[in-house]
Amino acid sequence: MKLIASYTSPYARKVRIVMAEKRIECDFVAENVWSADTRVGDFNPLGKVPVLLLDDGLAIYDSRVIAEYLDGVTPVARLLPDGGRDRVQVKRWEALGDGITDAGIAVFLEKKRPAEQQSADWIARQLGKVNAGIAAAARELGDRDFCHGLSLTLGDISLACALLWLEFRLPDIKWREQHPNLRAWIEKMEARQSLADTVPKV
Ligand SMILES: N[C@@H](CCC(=O)N[C@@H](CS)C(=O)NCC(=O)O)C(=O)O
Repeated sequence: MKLIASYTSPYARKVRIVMAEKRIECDFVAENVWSADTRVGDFNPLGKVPVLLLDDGLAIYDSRVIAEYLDGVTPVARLLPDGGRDRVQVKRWEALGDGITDAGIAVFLEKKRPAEQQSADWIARQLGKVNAGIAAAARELGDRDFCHGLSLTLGDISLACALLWLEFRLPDIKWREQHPNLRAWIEKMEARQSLADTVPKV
C-alpha cells in the first residue's frame, strides 16, 4: 500500500494521522501536484492528493474515502462509529473541518495569483466561510475534550488538520486567540504523537 501525497497537504495529513493512530504501515510517495511533470493524474483524474494505492492496483481518493477505508482495515483505534446518528455526527464534524480547509485553500491560492488578477470579493467570501466554520466549531465543541463522544474520532482529526493548516499558511487568522476553548483542545491534540509526527514541512 502506498500513500501518494505531499508533506504540506492538510487532507494528506488527515490520512497520515489516521494511519498513525491505527498503527497502519504504508509507504509514502511524495508528489508535487503543482509541478508540470506530476503523475498524479495516472491515479486520480481530479489531479489531487492524497491518493491511496492499494496492492491490487486500486487507487482510492479522496481523503474522506481513504479515511473510511482505513478505519475498516483494523479495529484498532476506531475513528468512526459503526452507524446511525453517531456516525453521521462524526462525518458532519469531518465535513466542517474539511470545509474550513477547502475555503482556506481557496484564499491561499487566490492570494498567490498576481495582485491585479486577485478578486477581493472572492477572498472575502471564502474568508467568511473560514471564520464562520471556526466559530461553529468553537461553539459546538464547548469545553469538551473531543468533537463527538468520549474519544478521538475522524472529526477531531479533520478539525485539527484544518486549524493547524490555517496557522501554517494563513497566520493572520488568529483562531487560538479568538477561541480559548479551541486553543485548549488543540494543545491536547498536538500532544499526540500522530500530530507531532506529521507537522507540515516544505
Ligand atoms: N476533497 C479532497 C481535496 C484534495 C485536495 O484538494 N488536495 C490538494 C492538495 S492540499 C490538491 O491536490 N490540489 C491540486 C489541485 O487542486 O489541482 C480530499 O479530501 O482529498
